[in-house]
Amino acid sequence: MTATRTQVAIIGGGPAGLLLSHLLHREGIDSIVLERQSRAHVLARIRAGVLEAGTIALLRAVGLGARMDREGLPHDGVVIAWEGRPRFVIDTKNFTGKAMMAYGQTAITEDLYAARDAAGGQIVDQADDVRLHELTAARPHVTYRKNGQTHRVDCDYVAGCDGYHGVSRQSIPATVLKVFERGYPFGWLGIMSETPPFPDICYCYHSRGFALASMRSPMLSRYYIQCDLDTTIEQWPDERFWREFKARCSQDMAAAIVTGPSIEKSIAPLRSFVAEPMRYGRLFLAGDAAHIVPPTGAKGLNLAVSDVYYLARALVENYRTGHSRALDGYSDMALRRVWGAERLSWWLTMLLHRFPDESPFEQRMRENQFDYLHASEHAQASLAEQYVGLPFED
Ligand code: RFL
Ligand code: PHB
Repeated sequence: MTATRTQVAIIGGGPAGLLLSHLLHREGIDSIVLERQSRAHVLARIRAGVLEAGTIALLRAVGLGARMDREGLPHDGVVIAWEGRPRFVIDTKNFTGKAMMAYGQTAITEDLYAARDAAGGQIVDQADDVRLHELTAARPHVTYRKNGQTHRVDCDYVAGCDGYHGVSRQSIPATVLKVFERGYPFGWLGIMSETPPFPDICYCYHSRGFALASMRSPMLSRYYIQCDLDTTIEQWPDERFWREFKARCSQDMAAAIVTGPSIEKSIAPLRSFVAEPMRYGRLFLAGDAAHIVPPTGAKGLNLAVSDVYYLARALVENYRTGHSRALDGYSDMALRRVWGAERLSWWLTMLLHRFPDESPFEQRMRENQFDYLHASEHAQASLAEQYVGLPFED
């Protein structure tokens, strides 16, 4: 067995783990990232696309803004479209003075790998059978297997950034964790196509189900439709996807959608999930390892970013001063933001999707909610403030 030592062992090389490693490095704190998949696999995943104002500001502040500002597509708002009614804009710029950016998680992950490589950061990919040991002792350690050999990493802290299916949360005794969960009876079928996007990020409600038009670049579009949980990608050749997508938009919107062959197609179930607390001894959870939101509010990646911002700040304070006040407050502070995003994502999911068993009363409630949002500047201001992202706490 080989043995190494670092200050923070980071489990998971997704956006949360890589950004944490980058933030710590800027403050002179050493870390090792252990990622189960190959780098090619991580970089091939297509996920989030919309960045909150706070995420944009943070990425710029820590030297990760150059490509984002060159290639990302700024948005001053998002559009809501409702079957049979006019589309309208939730104008985040007008209500909050802040804008969002369409910039893919894939690109952010590339930028993070490039920054860590340039700084000589240690990222171990294809790290199998990662295990966390002695998390409540003064010196925890982590073991993993690579190329048939077992390796040991001794550390001061472990950051669990390994997503919903990771090992970190599972290393916390069930008696310690409180889990809050809700499933939804549908998923999202998403495609990427090398076609000019519809100009707006547009959320559509239709009696056939939800649809979303989004984008990555002037020649890369991302579209989603609500789908049944038991459907398969094989059942959705491109031609069927486009027909269904357009059937869920108004005629003028459908006419403006440029279709083309898909270059990626995937199905994701929708889920709300929170595990509390986000700490066990010297293990701190961040990102999807601790919480999942349905993608309707575009919050998942942004929460991963705010978690690691808080966690890095707390670790820096601890290493500088020896105090653990910020580390002790990390879980509560992160969870306040998490629950805000959970509520918004749940609410938008309820508002914009068709539920199989809903009663006529529930449909009327939804229509009325839409009418109120359409008519009330106050309701729009509230949504704008949350969509663009609540500020980080000091
Ligand atoms: P990730 O990205 O899942 O990364 C976790 C990493 O840990 C690795 N791993 C392990 N490594 C070592 N040992 C183990 N035992 C391991 N188990 C797992 C995994 O291989 C992986 O590399 O979590 P992280 O870093 O917390 O980042 C979270 C985001 O990825 C996620 O919240 C977003 O993608 C959610 N999301 C969106 N978020 C937004 O903010 N805006 C959006 O517009 C948005 N759209 C979306 C989304 C997620 C989607 N899907 C597919 C779930 C759209 C979709 C369709
Ligand atoms: C995306 O562009 O992938 C995207 C946009 C908005 C969402 C979710 C995903 O709410």
